Amino acid sequence: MELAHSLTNRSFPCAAGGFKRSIQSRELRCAYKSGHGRLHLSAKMATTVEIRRSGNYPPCIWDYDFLQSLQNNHKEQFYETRADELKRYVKKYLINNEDIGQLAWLEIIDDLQRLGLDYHFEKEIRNALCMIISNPTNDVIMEGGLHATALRFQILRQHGYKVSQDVFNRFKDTDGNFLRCICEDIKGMLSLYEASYLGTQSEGVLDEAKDFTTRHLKDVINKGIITDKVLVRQVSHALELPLHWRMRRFEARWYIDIYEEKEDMVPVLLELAKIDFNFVQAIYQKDLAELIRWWKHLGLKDKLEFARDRLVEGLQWGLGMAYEPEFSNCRIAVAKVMVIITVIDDIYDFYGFLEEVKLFTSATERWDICALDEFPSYLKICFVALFNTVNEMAYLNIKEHGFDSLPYFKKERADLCNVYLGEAEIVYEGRTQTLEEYLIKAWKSIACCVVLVHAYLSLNENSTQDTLNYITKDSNLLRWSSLIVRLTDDLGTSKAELERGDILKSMECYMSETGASEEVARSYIWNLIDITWKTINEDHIEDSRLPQSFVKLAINLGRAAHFMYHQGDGHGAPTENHKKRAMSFWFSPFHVMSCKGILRW
Ligand code: 0FV
Ligand code: MN
Ligand code: MN
Ligand code: MN
Ligand code: MN
Repeated sequence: MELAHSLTNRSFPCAAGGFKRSIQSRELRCAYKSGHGRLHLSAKMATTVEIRRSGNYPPCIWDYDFLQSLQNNHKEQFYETRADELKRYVKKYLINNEDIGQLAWLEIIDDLQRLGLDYHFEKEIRNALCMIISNPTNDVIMEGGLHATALRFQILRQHGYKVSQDVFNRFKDTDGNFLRCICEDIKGMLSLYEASYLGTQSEGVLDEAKDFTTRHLKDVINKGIITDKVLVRQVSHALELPLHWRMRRFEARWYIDIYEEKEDMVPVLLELAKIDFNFVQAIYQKDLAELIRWWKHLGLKDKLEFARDRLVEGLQWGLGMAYEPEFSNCRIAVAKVMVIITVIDDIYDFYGFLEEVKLFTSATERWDICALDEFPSYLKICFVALFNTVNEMAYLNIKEHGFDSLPYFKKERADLCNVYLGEAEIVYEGRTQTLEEYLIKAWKSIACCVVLVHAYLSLNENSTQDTLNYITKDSNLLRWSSLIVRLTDDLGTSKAELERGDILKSMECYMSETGASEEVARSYIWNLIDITWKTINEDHIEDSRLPQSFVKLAINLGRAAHFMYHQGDGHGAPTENHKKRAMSFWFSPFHVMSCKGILRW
């Protein structure tokens, strides 16, 4: 628990210093012994002739011409007019029914958020939250018991309000255990389960709630006790990943289907959710078409066939981070950054020779196009692609906001290349690391600092040096969000990475350090992920100097990582399943049935 401890202390210990250089190449071979899942590690020294290794990644699963040909007609006038009519109706309803009570409000806010509609009703939601926070908790408990109490806690925390975990004490007995009788209330247990993920590190009651509800909900699902089919789907879905860790847009795709089946469903909300989803989907398709045009024109994928071509996946990250229709710039910037970093990562991980990546690192540090002379041709084209793309993004920032972002872009890239180089040297030397040594650098080598700085600067906000310095130097959120992505990435990618000769990743470091089995190591890493989320939750409440838009991006990045790596390596080695999943929220619109002209709640 050493590492958990250093996380608790909210900072990593200092980096261990420089890396030893070695003139001999070593071969590091790792294999999972069959059966026990224990790591068998042999670091064999060998003076070998350097050959370029292969990534053995599958090719891109998308047909770019086909994607560009997609036309979604949901932006048409009819849908726009209908959507406006429905939005006006909902707004009027919300304004005229302020006194419907706390629980009804909480349910509406919850539904609006899950349906992906909340961004249309920000003002109404803000007002409702003010009303809810100023009313005593007791009212809501009287009104709706455990479900209402947990939903109130969850929603207020989602919006950064301070609410005490003590509200759950009344569901405990005198010995401090949760009352057995609340187990009957599946809806309440489910809400308590979701609420428990909003906790911080010092909140023991929420840890107990997480444990208690997880165990019990798993049990009722396994025993087939719940008769309500919709509720069964909701509980299974929640147990797979809690709402707080889920990518918002994908959740909306899923929830609209669920909502349609619910007995107390409001037809107006359902229709609006479907039309809005289709409308936003059309914008994502436009983003994609623009990106593909750019990517084809850049031509990097044809020149560097050894590397992954992951443009669509890059845009999925962007979509996870900023899903609202107006953030196309942000999504596109994230995708451009991701697709090029993925290529560079492959060069450092397996394709490039050590001497080559040293040159590349130094050129990136100096941001010097003259460095090209020393490069082999594959590096030349890659460096120019990087150089031009980043400079162009910086140019847009200066042109549109008068803000010089280039120093930040350059600094984050230099840092990234340096940690990439450090990892390459570890492979070269055949060294192993403890989990802690590994993570000191690995939270940086996941590239989220670069991604988040670009994402933030493309939100069309007025950024200042003060804010950016605070985000990149003083606050910790960048680090926690990166760590979530690193740990989830490792869980989804490390086995294949070891096979291609990459360094030991978190799970394997822990296994080689402690002799633990794969299963134990995996659950240790999940525990670190859980702890990191708690730290993020705390920053969300406590750190008022961070711009809310940045907090949203950082939290959503962690969610996108769960989405990408939850079922294997959705970024590097996407399967037919990943494709189907992406298609469902990207390319298949909902069939909209009008609630027959009758607007009713
Ligand atoms: C992760 O690939 C990846 F997609 C990269 C580096 C592009 C930027 C992505 C993120 C912010 C997730 P991979 O698993 O090969 O990365 P590592 O660092 O493990 O080599
Ligand atoms: Mn509800
Ligand atoms: Mn890699
Ligand atoms: Mn790498
Ligand atoms: Mn990886």
